[in-house]
Amino acid sequence: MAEWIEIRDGGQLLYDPDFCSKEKADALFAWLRNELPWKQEKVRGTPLPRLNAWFADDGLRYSYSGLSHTGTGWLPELEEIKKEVEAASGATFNSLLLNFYRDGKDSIGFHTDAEPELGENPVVVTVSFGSVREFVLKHKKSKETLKYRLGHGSLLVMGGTSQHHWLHALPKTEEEVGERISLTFRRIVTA
Ligand SMILES: O=C(O)CCC(=O)C(=O)O
Ligand SMILES: [Mn+2]
Repeated sequence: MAEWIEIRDGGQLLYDPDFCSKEKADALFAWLRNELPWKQEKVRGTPLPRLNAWFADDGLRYSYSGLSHTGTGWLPELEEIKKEVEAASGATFNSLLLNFYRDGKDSIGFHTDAEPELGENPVVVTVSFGSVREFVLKHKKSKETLKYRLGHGSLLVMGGTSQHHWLHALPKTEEEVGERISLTFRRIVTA
């Protein structure tokens, strides 16, 4: 059973490398890769270095990376994993952003998931499939860094005050890596 750890300034992390069985992770990876409507979004004219897809409760309006969306509901496969993620994290979610990193050149830079619509201390969950990639947390003031090699079928939960004091990123890598898909579950707080 994975346990929460406390990080600097009230952040909390939970890492479970064995969240999904290998068989289930293989099947989900293939399904996600082949069936979802992946798109390379542009922000202010610049293509993001990864592909994205997103899902949310029907009618839920939200934005990410400056792009606005309205949710159209859940596919059964995603609903099922959402329930498992909720059981593992003790939180509930109404939206899912998926990232598809095609190779080591795809990445996400240091940022926080601190949009106002995520509320005061959001719980953000990342479930990983495919190639192992390094996920880096960096404390804003002290620059302390924590690194997790997120494996196929693993779960990482960021909670507490993590989004106030810690940045996170999935850096580019020179390593020979294949495709990775991550599912990031959030709760949008509606006014
Ligand atoms: O792919 C990941 O593990 C992280 C993605 C992320 O931080 C985000 O989408 O905000
Ligand atoms: Mn993030």
